[in-house]
Amino acid sequence: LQLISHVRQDLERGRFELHFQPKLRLADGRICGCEGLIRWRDDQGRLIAPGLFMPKVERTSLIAPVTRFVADQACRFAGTVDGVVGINISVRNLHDGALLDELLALSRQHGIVPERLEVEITESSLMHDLVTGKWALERLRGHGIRVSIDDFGTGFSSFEYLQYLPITGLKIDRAFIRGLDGDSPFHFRSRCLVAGLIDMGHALGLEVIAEGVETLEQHQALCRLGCDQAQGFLYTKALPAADYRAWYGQHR
Ligand code: G
Ligand code: G
Ligand code: NA
Ligand code: MN
Repeated sequence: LQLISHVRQDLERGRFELHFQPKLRLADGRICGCEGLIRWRDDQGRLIAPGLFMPKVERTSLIAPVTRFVADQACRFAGTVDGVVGINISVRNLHDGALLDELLALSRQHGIVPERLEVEITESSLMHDLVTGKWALERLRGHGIRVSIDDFGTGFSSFEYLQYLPITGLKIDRAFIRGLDGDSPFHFRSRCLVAGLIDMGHALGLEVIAEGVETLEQHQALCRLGCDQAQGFLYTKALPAADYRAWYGQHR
C-alpha cells in the first residue's frame, strides 16, 4: 500500500523514466525498433528495476496512469528516432477502452503514425480473459497499432488463440534462447523448439523476434534459423533516450 502511494507521488514528481532497448533486424543487422522499459529513480538517484514494483502496480488502478506515462514517453521518443517503438501493457489495460484509445490520441499528438507503435502483451495476460483480450487487440489493430505476444511459449500458454487473435508478432521468450549455444540434449531441444516457433510464426504471417540474446552463438543460430529480429544484452541493455540515440548513431 505504501509502495503504491509512493509510485503515485513519484509519477507526478517525474521520478519515472522510460529506457529503450534496441531491436536488431537479423537479415541486415540494422536497428529496426526498440522496446520501452520503465525505470524508477529512488532518493539516491539509483534505478529501481520494474520487477520490484510493476507486479504490485499491475494489481491496482495505478497501472492506467503508469501505462499512460509509458505511452507518452514512447511517442515522444518515436518522434526523435526511426523504427517501431514497443511498450508493455498489462492485463488491466486490456479492459480499459479509454486507455487503448488514448494510445492513438497520443500518437496523433506527437505526429507518429500508429504503425510505428507496438504493444507487447504477455501470453498469460491474454489467457486471463480471451474475450476481452480479443476485443482489446482488435481495437488496437483497428487503429493500426502493432501487437506482439510477449514471453511467447512460456507461462500459461495455448496455441488456440493464434487462430483468431489479430496479432502481428511473436517474441520468443529468453528461456528458449538460452539453449541456443551448446550441444547438450537440452540445447538440442531448445534449437528444435526455436526453429519450430520461428516457422510457425512465419506460416502465420507474423514477425518473429528473439529476446534475451546474450551471446554471439545465439545470434548466429538465430540468423541461421531465419528469425526476423533479436533483442538482448549482446547488443545492449535498455538505454536512456539520449544514450540510445548516441548508440544508434554508432550502430546503424
Ligand atoms: O526492464 P526489465 O529490465 O527489468 O523488466 C522486468 C519486467 O518488467 C519485465 O517483465 C517487463 O515486461 C516489465 N516491464 C518493464 N517495463 C514495463 C512497462 O512499461 N509496463 C509494464 N506493464 N511492464 C513493464
Ligand atoms: O518481460 P519482458 O519480455 O518485457 O522483459 C524484458 C526484460 O528483459 C527487461 O527486464 C530487460 O531488461 C530484460 N532483458 C533484456 N535483454 C536481456 C538479456 O539479454 N538477458 C536477460 N537475462 N534479460 C534481458
Ligand atoms: Na516486453
Ligand atoms: Mn518478454
